[in-house]
Amino acid sequence: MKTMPRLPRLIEVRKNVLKQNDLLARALRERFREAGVFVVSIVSSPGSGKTTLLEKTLTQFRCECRVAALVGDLATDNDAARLARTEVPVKQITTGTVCHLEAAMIEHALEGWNLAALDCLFIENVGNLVCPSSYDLGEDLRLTLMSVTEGEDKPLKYPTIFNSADAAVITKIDLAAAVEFDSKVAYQSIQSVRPGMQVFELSAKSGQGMDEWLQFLRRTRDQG
Ligand SMILES: Nc1nc2c(ncn2[C@@H]2O[C@H](COP(=O)(O)OP(=O)(O)O)[C@@H](O)[C@H]2O)c(=O)[nH]1
Ligand SMILES: [Mg+2]
Repeated sequence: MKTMPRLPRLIEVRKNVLKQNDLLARALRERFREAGVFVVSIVSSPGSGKTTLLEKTLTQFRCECRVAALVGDLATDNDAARLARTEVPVKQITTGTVCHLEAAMIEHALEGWNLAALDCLFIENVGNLVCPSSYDLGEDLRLTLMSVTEGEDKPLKYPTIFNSADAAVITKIDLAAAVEFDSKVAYQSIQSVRPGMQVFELSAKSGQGMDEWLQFLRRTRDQG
């Protein structure tokens, strides 16, 4: 008796899901472009400092342009509450059991928002170094964060999340000495998975490196 090959069917489902996401992401990118909204997404493992960096970034950006944020987590609206303290419009996306944001979730979260009234939109992805890499969200700029406390070899272990980003940000640099962070090794890890990748080092707590980071965002935004 002939048995059905099971693996190809699984691959096909995943392919269709990704294709659907790409189509939605493309439509979102077009909407953002038409409305003149610069969209930045941030991804990293849980706890590497996405929300803290966004709190500081939004506080600065709200003085310069019309800015809003979306934030993804499996559960709770803790991060939205933190970001809302910056007094910019914020929406939490709770994904339940899903380990990444998808274009459809962004589209849904934007319902009721007038994109023409925004200049910049920041998206904090669910904390995860694997799943988010496959899902285009229609953003202009994707950043992958890694904190000094995670170990210098994370880019080697999770190459796709670094490969699918436009720049890398090493966070919590104020803790570098305490954890004997080897900056040279970290840079080598990043460069070996993504040669030429731009890397920023900063601390959202001490403010070190924040000026370069904000200048980079402004430059990229203004390049349109
Ligand atoms: N020392 C230090 N701690 C930080 C820094 N950024 C974030 N943290 C801390 O790291 C923890 C996780 O930060 P959070 O922003 O919630 O990370 P997220 O899960 O990636 O959004 C919190 O206790 C923050 O206070 C930093 O630059 N330096
Ligand atoms: Mg967070």
